[in-house]
Formats: sequence, structure tokens, C-alpha cells
Amino acid sequence: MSQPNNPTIGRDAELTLVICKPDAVERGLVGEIIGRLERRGLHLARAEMRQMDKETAATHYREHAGKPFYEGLIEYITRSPVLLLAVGGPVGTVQVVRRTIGATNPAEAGPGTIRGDLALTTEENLVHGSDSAESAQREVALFFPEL
Ligand code: 3AN
Repeated sequence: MSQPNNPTIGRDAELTLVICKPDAVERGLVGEIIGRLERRGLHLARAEMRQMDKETAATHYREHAGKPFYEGLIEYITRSPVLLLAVGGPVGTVQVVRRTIGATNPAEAGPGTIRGDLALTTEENLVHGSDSAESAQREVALFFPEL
């Protein structure tokens, strides 16, 4: 998790993966989402715009394979570029980011959360955040293997 030629990485005790999904980029909400994470005190260790291919999407969402919404989920996440973020901070950052994002179904997400303020449906819920420290390690390694 540390890289000698990048002195900003070593300060993060925990990294998590955030994806500003296609709807976030299409709606011009990437700045708003990054701003909320930064104002919370979190640190952008990496940021990269990328068109996600179907194979990477299938790896990332492998626990959802076979579920009724799976095909739609793969279509959605690969339909246009996403902004990948490796977000760092103190121990507990994975859960801080989850709470900042809000519930999976934006209709149930609390006010003040990203989804609660900016999204309406589970199919277009703007942003992904790793759901556990183990998922975060796997997901950061999938998209930013150098970290
Ligand atoms: P979260 O994104 O809050 O971690 P997950 O990991 O349960 O939620 O689901 C991953 C993604 O799959 C969601 N962000 C959403 O796009 C999609 N998804 C999950 N559950 C449903 C559902 N019941 N109907 C449609 N899409 C869903």
C-alpha cells in the first residue's frame, strides 16, 4: 500500500475503492461527489477516468452473477466512462465512505448522503463504495494494482 515515488500514499491507513458510475459522469456530478469526500477529510490517492470493459465489470460484480439485475448492472456500468477513485484515510475509511454514500436504494438513503441527496433509483445510484475492508483490498487491487 505504499509506493516510494508517491509520498502521498503512505499517509493513508486504509484505502477504499469509489466508482463514480456512468450516471455520475453523464450528469456532471463528479465534482460534487469528490468534493463531499474531500470535505469529509478523505484523500484521493488515485483518480482515473476509464471505460470499464465487460470482463472487468464481471470480475468486480462477481458476487451478483445470476441475480435478476445482473445483466442490467453490467450494461449500466459499461455504458460510458466511469471515474475510478482510490480513497484513503484513517482506519475505518471503508465504512466512513459507505455512510457518506448512503443506502443502496437511494429512496432509503438518508438526507445528507450522496445517494440521499442526488439519486432516486437503485439502478442509477451514482456511486460505488467497497463494502468491507476485504472487498476494498480486492477492488483497489483490481483497478489500481500498483497500490
Ligand atoms: P452497493 O452499491 O450499495 O454496495 P450492492 O453491492 O449490493 O450495493 O449492489 C451493487 C450494485 O448492484 C448497486 N449499486 C446497484 O447498481 C445494483 N443493485 C443491487 N441491488 C439491486 C436491485 N435489487 N435492483 C437493481 N440493481 C441492484
